[in-house]
Amino acid sequence: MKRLLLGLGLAALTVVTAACSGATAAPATDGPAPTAASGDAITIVAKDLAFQTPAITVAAGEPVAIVLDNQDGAPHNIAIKDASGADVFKGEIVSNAKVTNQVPALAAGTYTFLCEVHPNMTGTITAQ
Ligand SMILES: [Cu+2]
Repeated sequence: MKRLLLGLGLAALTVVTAACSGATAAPATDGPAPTAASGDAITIVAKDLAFQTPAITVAAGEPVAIVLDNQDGAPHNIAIKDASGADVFKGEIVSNAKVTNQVPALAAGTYTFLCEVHPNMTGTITAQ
């Protein structure tokens, strides 16, 4: 388990480092987050049992399409919980496939997304 967590940490660090193009690695929450213009889909890649995009920002009050690009043979999905831990959305579980999640409008705030099969795979959604 410790080894798995270390692997996930390294994967996350790789993403952050790539995103900052050589800048000192910062906590994932401080990195630039993909932002969806109205109507555009956001893609989250799942690879090596980790979400390669740890934080996204969406427009509050508008439905948004979130594409899960699962590049693992392992099954993943995207489930969204609000700050209280209540379920907001549960996406289809897929393996080695892309699925488009039509996520209903989110009120402004911070949400967590996770894989229901691997609850240690998590990320943050900011609706603003
Ligand atoms: Cu998973």
